[in-house]
Amino acid sequence: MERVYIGLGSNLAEPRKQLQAALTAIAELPNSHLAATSSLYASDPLGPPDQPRYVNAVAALDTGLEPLQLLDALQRIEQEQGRVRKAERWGPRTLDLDILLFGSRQLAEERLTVPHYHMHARAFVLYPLAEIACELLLPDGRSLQQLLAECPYAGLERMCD
Ligand code: A4P
Ligand code: MG
Repeated sequence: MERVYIGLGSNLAEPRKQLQAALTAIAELPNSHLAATSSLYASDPLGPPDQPRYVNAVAALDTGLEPLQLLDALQRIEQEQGRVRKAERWGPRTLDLDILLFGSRQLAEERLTVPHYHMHARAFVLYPLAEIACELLLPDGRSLQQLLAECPYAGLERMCD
C-alpha cells in the first residue's frame, strides 16, 4: 500500500454534490482505503475568469493500485460524472481528479506527471492538503509548511459542513 493524495475540483452542475459523489466512488476503488478527506473549499477560478468559482478538496488514499491503474480509475469516475474535455485550457468542468502525490514517487510519463506540476503554488491544493497531512514532505525534500508560507490564502474560503 502507498499513500496517495488526490486533488478534487468542480465548478459546474452542483460542485459540492460532484465532490461528494467522487469521494464515494474513490472510497469504493479496489485494493484501496480512503484514509482521510479535507473540508470543502470555495476558490476563485485559476485560468479564464468568466467561469464560476470552484469547490476543491483533497483526499488521502492508501492503495495497492499502480499509478496508471489509479489514473485510469480516476478518469473513469470523471467520465461517469459527465466530464467533457474541451480545448480551452483550465476551463469549467464538472469534475477534475488530479493525482497530487503518489508515495514518494517522482513520475514523468506521457500520461502522468507526479507530483502534479502546479500543486506547489496553488492555495486550493495546499491548504486542504495541510488539513489532512500537516507534516508532509514532498519527494524533493521541501516541506508542505514551506510551500504554504509562500502561498497566500487569497481567494480561498473553507465551506461549512
Ligand atoms: N496528467 C498528467 N499528470 C497527471 C496527474 N498527476 N493527475 C494528464 C491527473 N492527470 C494527469 O488532464 C489532462 C491530462 O493530464 C490527463 O489526460 C492525464 O493523462 P485533464 O484533467 O484532462 O485536463 P485539465 O485538468 O483541464 O488540465 P490540467 O492542465 O491538468 O489542469 P489542472 O492543473 O487540473 O487545472 N481553479 C480553481 N480555483 N480550482 C481548480 O480546481 N482547476 C483547474 C484545472 C483550473 N483552475 C482551477 C482549478
Ligand atoms: Mg486535471
